[in-house]
Amino acid sequence: MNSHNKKTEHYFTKPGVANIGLTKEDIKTSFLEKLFYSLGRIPVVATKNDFYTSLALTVRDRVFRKYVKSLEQYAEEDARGVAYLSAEYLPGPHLGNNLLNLEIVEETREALAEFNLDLDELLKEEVEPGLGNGGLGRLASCYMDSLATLGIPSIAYGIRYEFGIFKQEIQDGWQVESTDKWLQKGNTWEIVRPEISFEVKFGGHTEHSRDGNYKLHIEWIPDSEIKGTAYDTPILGYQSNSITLRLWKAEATESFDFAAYNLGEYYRAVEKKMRSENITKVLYPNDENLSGKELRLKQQYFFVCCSLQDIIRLHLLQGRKLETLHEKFTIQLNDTHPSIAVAELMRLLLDVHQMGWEEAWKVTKSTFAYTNHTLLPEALEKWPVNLLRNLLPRHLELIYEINSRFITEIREHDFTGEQISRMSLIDDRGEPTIRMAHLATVGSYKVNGVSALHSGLLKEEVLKDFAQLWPEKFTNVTNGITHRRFLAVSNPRLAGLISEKIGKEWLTNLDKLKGLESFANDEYFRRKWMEVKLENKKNLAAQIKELTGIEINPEMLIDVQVKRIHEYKRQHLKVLHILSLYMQIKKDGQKDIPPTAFIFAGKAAPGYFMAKRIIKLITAVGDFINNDPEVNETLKVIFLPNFSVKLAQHVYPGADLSEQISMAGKEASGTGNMKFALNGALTVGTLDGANVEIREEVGEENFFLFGLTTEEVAERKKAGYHPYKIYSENEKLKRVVDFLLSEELTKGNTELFRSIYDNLLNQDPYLLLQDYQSYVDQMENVYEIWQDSQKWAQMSIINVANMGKFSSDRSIKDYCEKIWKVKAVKA
Ligand code: NBX
Repeated sequence: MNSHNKKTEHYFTKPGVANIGLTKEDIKTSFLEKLFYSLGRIPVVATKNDFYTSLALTVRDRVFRKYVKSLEQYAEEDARGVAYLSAEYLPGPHLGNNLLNLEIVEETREALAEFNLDLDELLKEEVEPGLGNGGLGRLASCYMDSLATLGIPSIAYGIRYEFGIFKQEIQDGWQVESTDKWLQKGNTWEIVRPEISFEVKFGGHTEHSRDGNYKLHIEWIPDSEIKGTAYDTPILGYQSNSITLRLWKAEATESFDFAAYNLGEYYRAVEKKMRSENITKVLYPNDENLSGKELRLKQQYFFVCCSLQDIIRLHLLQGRKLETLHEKFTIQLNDTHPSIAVAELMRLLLDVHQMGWEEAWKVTKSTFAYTNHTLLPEALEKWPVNLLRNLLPRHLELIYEINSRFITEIREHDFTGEQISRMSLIDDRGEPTIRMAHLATVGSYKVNGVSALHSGLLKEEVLKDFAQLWPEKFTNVTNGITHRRFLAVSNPRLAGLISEKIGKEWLTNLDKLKGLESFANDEYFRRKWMEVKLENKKNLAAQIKELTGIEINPEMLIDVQVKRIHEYKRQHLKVLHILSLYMQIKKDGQKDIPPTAFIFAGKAAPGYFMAKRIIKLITAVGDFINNDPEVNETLKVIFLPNFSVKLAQHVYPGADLSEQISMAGKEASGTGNMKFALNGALTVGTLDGANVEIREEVGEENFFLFGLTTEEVAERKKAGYHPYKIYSENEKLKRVVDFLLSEELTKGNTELFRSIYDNLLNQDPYLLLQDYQSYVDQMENVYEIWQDSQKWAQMSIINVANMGKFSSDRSIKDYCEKIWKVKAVKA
């Protein structure tokens, strides 16, 4: 900003009256007022972050004006609403999204330009809340966007982690983690609600007694207590409505004992305070795997306990009876992370509100619905009975009681003894544990998976006995993504081209994209389409250069795999393919491979040995290939550090090819697959998760399929799988796998990738070698079509035109109809 600007000085001396209009002039006025009165800064000394904050505050006022209007409306209509319970959220940066939803992007851009400021530069300043690991947390945030846009009365509850998902750096090719201090510069988007706070108890024991009428009273005498305070972030939908994201922060209840002159006492008091505040310190960085840590269970119970007390408060505030809780609220459990809620609601109804068991159980069962996000056995939550006994003694009693009544109920059906013990909430085959998925299933009125394939497998495998008992309880809701953030906000060029052709209605009805299909044969339009893609690729190339120092030619095929690093997702299968291309150039003298940049990004759980090795493998292959002048014009391999929503928004628009190559039956849905396709990338993938439905929608001729199906995987494993045989019978595969131990790749440290090599040859649990040839063959097909850019453009347009189904608006409407029975309130 130019401090000699006359306008600035004018405003400085005559700030004018605050208003919350949406014109360029209104925005200019507010922006300066925020800078002066909220930050106490003058332009000449203001930092970029000060300007960002002034703009964020300016936008926040406008968001709040819409927000309070929405809240009023929901309260007035007293409609049935949804409470969404999730231990994770990944909202991404708020500013750009709020500008879109207020429809003031251009006004804001122009307002800032008059102060010589660039909107895009300020947008970069925002630090995003990384309060989730990956797909599950991002899905929750996509759903918040759609709930708000559709005007569904709802509130989302979670944990305000002080440190979110760790920051990933790459040092010497390895992942190195550091703390994510996202709150360091403050958080403009939240407001603390000190008056909304609840006590949460832990530990101790229970006391059972009978009163004069022989009525049983159970009291939980805890040994510690902490307080949860609400921090609210309004989530603005497109154009009109909003909802609340309410995150709980743990605080000590113990007041300082100032009278204590004894130093030892004082420190003990402070220590206790610090310990209790630890509960919401940090997000556990494991996805699809368990930490089994006591603190994690404390986090889960903490946020569930605060949320349920808040829901009950809201219900009673309207003058209603607790017996009707399930009529006014439905509570969605985002995986089993909040599933202790089943026992907690029973406790609140029975012990605190004196309801009888039958009634309380009826209310509980009719209130909850449960979404399962994984079939991986290592990811299914089980908590040791002993841990529960120490931490939540009353809940353990309740779970035993729920279980004993449940077993009595199923004994009346035709279940075998084996089935009954399989269905029990308690697994007592080794150290006794509670099966949280069973608790969630028994305590809910609906259970859903996240894609057609996954929901089917859930009924046939993990929860098969329950599906036999209660077939009507099980349903599918295929995941979706918010096309507003992942197309309108992050890919303005493509969004603009689309709107030029078919208008802007797609913003609220993604099915309208179908209107693009007829232009897939229009040569001129195809060219325009590819021009937009090229511009986006230039942007991505600049981003890559900034983050890694590596230059890529934007004309290259940009082939991308971004997601958490996990063996089942098979990033190392992509690596084997890259090495096969390398061999073709080096050893077979093949010259006609189209130049390709292979982009990877994603975090590995810090304790996941193989995943961390896979990152090292990718960076080692990158080092090796990018520095070999004989191949580096054709191949580039890049690992982008610290994948986040913000980075993702740069990546999807610039991708040509989307890698969705998990072993069939393992990826519950995937949502990256949808984000890529919506941005015009073509998919190479297996019949896994939502890939199946994407392929159905876009047509099999517009999707690059390879690999075994789920059934074939099962058959293959049953028949006895011998990866070594495949290896020894496929000359080209063999030389690729052997290369993992080569001096060249490992720079003499030939044992570096031994674990990956051994794993592939001996077990290969995710069938990389089995699917290898089919993948390599399909990639040849990809290359052939890539060379025909008109054909590629046509397929890309058809892909985008058929993405309507994958809007999270559709998913939320499905939840409303199939599960929640909730209706929109329109502002
Ligand atoms: O949920 C993911 C699935 O792997 C994806 O296929 C799916 O698309 C997505 C949304 O439905 N699961 C996932 O992200 N899990 C976690 O992040 C997770 C986090 C903590 C934890 C277990 C799993 N303890």
